[in-house]
Amino acid sequence: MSLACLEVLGINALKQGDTYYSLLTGNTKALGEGSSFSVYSPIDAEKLSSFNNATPSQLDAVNLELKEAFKVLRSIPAPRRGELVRRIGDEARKYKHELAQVISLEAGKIVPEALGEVQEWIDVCDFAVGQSRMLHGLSIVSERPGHRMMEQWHPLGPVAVITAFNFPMAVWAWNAMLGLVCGNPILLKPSEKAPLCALAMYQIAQNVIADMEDIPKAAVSVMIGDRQLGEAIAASDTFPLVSATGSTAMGRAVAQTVAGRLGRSLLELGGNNAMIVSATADLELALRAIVFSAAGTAGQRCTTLRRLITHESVVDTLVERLSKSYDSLPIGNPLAEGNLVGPLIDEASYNKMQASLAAAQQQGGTIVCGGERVTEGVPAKGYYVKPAIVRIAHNAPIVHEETFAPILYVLTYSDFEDAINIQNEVPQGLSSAVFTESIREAESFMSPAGSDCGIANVNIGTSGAEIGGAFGGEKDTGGGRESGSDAWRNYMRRTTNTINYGGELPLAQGIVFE
Ligand code: UN1
Repeated sequence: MSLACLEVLGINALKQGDTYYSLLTGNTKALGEGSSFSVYSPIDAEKLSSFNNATPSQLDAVNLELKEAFKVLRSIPAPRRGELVRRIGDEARKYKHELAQVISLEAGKIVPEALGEVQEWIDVCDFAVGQSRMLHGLSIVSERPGHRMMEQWHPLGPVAVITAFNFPMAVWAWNAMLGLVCGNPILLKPSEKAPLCALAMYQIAQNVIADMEDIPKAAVSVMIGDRQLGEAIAASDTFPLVSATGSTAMGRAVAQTVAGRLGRSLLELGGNNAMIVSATADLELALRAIVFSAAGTAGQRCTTLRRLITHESVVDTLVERLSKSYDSLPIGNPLAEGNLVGPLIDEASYNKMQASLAAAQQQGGTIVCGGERVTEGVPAKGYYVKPAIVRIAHNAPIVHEETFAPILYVLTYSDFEDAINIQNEVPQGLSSAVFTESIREAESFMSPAGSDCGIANVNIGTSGAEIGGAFGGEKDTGGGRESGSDAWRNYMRRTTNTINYGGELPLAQGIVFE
């Protein structure tokens, strides 16, 4: 396995001996002062890197740097901050293949999907550059003579971004590119499974900052550490906003700590995404969407399709065709051309998948195909699995859990209203889809009485959202919205200004106080 991408991106300079830095602020580079850990590629279990955990006490010095950086950044005109992000996007374009390679090495993504993830970063740069000239508020009429009112949006402060292994670049980029144009320094705490991706992004940004003297270097900072560091970040009032992506359990812990100091959290947590396939659906289209959404990324997207709510009249045909497609899915080394399903992230993930399949069977489910480990034609030590299809009742407890692996539960319905109830009956609320040719079904699915998810699609799958829309979901998914639409407002504080240009001092609500 070639690690040449690390050399090209300049990541190899970010270490002392064999140990990479865990604390990088543009001004300061330091090893972590905590326990050491190594990262192994999910592709073949080859060792990729060693780090020491950065500790909560190391956070104090970083916080000071971030606060200083904020003082500078907040007064730089937003379009100039847009220029920073525009150049970061150009740099990401230039190194797109190397960046994708790092994603594949650490997260095990097939090359086309890794390239797609870097493209999300590039796309959100373009979006954020435009936004940097549109950070506008309202002009509001006043009830008082000689007065006017307006809203302004100001930079918020240092923003902490805690990310997961499965989208190590895109999720940071959604937060960081918008956060930067909004005038905030960004501290990333990446997943300990994908720290080299964080170093790559840091290096790309610092290459740009080196040519922009007015931009404080700590605007793009990284700390690599374990749960304790995450807890310290959540507890630190340096961060008016903590954006966290990952499991519901992690998000709940972060949110409680942040709420305890009345900070804000922006959460994008677990999904248990469903697609309703109606009797009228174009099965050809549905089939392609299902395979990408359910088996793509080896089932390791927040938006992965996990529940297929199928009309009873089409379920047998659909399952038969689906299992045929699954049979011919090329599974193997994600770096090799043609493979569509790479490895699971690690052994623990494989074990969880097996436990979920066993639970599904105990709860009355039948495995139609898949679930077993693939050992032939794949690198020996990776955890490659055949994506599984399981027929099971919609209310089996396991169906209501998110297992971060390629298991597709096939459920049935007869009445469309029931299908919507089944879609909504799980704790999570991220992404959903319906395949139908009926305008009534499509519109009911998107109506207030329809899907309760943050994303509700018609005739496309649950995964692979574009950056232009707000991304996130309800209930156990955490309620946050990142990336497009008006998500930029998360990274700013709103002030309401009332200005008196008259010579009197009338009070609001007609109060006379004299
Ligand atoms: C995630 O899995 O955390 O919609 C993000 C998608 C991608 C982002 C997924 N654009 O599948």
